Amino acid sequence: MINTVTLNPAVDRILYIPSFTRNITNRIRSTKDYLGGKGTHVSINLKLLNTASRAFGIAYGDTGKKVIQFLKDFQIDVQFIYEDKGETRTNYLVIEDTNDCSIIADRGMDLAEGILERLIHQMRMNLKEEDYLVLSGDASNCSDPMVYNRIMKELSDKRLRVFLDTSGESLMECIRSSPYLIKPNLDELSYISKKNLSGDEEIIQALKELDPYQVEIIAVSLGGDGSLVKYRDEFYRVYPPRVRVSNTIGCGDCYLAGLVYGIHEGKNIAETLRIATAASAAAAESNTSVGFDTDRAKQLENLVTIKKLA
Ligand code: TA6
Repeated sequence: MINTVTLNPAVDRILYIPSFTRNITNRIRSTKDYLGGKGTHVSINLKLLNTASRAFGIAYGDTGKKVIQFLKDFQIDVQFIYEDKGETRTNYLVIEDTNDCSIIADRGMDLAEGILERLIHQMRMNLKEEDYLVLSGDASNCSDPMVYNRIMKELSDKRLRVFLDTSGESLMECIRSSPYLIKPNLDELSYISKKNLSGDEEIIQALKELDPYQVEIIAVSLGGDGSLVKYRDEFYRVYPPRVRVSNTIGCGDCYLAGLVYGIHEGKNIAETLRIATAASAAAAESNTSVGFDTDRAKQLENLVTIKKLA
């Protein structure tokens, strides 16, 4: 079973505006609420790929109820810790007619120690040996900045296949526990490599230097320029198809869900990268923050270019 964890979920309130200008009154044309948070998005995207997952997380108050309902509406097995008191955060996503998109992310509820312990206990009760575990999204609401590493360590006896989307010190610490896959962007890879990386050659060299951590797959996301992926001792450069970008929010979550899906289905790495990249490109054409058009993603798969590097 594939399990996602969202320690700091959100409702995404999208504000559609003609264009944003500082220091004046900007009039909203329309707003819409969607499910927010990264682990939750991976669960939704897996469902769109006809793959079941179990969503763990922590939700508070009426906004937390909305998050849980969004997931249930997609028939996802919701294993959230819920607290009446408090309020799950609302993130504000400003999408302009220019297709510029900006996120104003709230901090979210500070996670009390007891709550985190309850969540980890609930995961321990439900996860089976060698299950997949997706750890993705902000965790700055936890007093322990290494909370992802703590989860990995506390569940290490289950020999889980961990897919990790985090950054900074958390990523630096977590790779010591050899997750199966990490998905840093170029800045995040530069941070853990302690170098200001640019160009495929420097990226490849930096990836080789991470070999001691035995991470099976390192997918370096390069935004609209695709990705450079290390799979065991192989390197792939992936170029996405050109699409009409509406907004790029949620593309990374689609890419991660596509990787989890391909690996879970036993597809080879090239096929997995093709599916993940097409899902992400389809998401870029969507004017929401979650999900993608599955027919469009299928159509785009053949337009993804994958080069195996020496
Ligand atoms: O990737 C899209 C998204 O999950 C949005 O839904 C928005 O809620 C934001 O990213 C949350 O990211 P964070 O890193 O704050 O968990």
